[in-house]
Amino acid sequence: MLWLVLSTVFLGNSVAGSPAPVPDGELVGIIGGDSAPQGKWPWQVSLRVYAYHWASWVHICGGSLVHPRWVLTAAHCISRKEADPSAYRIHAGDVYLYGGKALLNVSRVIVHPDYVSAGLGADIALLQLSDAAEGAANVKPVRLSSAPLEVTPEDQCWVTGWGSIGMHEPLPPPYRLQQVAVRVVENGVCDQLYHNVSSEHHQLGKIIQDDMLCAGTEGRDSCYGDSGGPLVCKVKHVWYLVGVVSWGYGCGWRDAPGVYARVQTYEPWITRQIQSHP
Ligand code: 4AZ
Repeated sequence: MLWLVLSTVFLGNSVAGSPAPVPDGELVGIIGGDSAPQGKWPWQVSLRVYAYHWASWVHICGGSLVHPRWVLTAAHCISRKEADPSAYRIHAGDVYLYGGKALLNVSRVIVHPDYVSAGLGADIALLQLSDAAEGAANVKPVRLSSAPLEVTPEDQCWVTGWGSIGMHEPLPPPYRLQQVAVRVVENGVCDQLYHNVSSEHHQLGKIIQDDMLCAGTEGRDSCYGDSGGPLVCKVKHVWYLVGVVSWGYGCGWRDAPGVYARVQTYEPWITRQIQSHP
């Protein structure tokens, strides 16, 4: 959630040129991740806002194409419920953040009506694109599961993003998309961990709500700037969007998995929004 400040400071001054190639498999972040191959995560997008100081559109959050004209991101990435769509741009189809790709315009912003803050849940928002993003190379929506998708700790799940690679370490140039495999942590276990780790351990109610999902272990996690981006799991050979990067206690700590909005919970709402705004 600190990312707007960080991105303005660290990312805004990048030049749109030809980025230096980073060898595949080089060990740098998300936290504990490595560089994503071009085209492996074709639904990953970057959400941009204009920074006057840098006179450029800077990355503030990740997002996922869930339809050729719709991006799912985190509500906390959108500054106001009645946000002006013209304040945002979407970058799609390139693992390099500032590789010079044309940005897509946003025509509608829909923040989930129940959203108050990331810690309370419903941390999702939809952005409608002015023009379909489909057709371009390395651009393809991810599937949402409409039937209950039972993700177990054995399933292969990955989180991707251009966020920090350490608690105080932004992703360095050439800003290549990072990927890391993470394990889903069961809600009850995660809630217990958060009661132990946080200053709210006397809190009686749930910290990890039913519409949240936890994933990650020590040294493998999402971090600042990954917010809004995808947690996908491969179930029976198909990739499904399972979580939206939402919050967490620090990044990559042993007893504090990353917390995600549980996409399954909101699939009916997402589908309804897409159908009612053709
Ligand atoms: C954030 O504030 C944030 N370690 C994103 C992900 C995580 C923590 C915080 C998970 O953007």
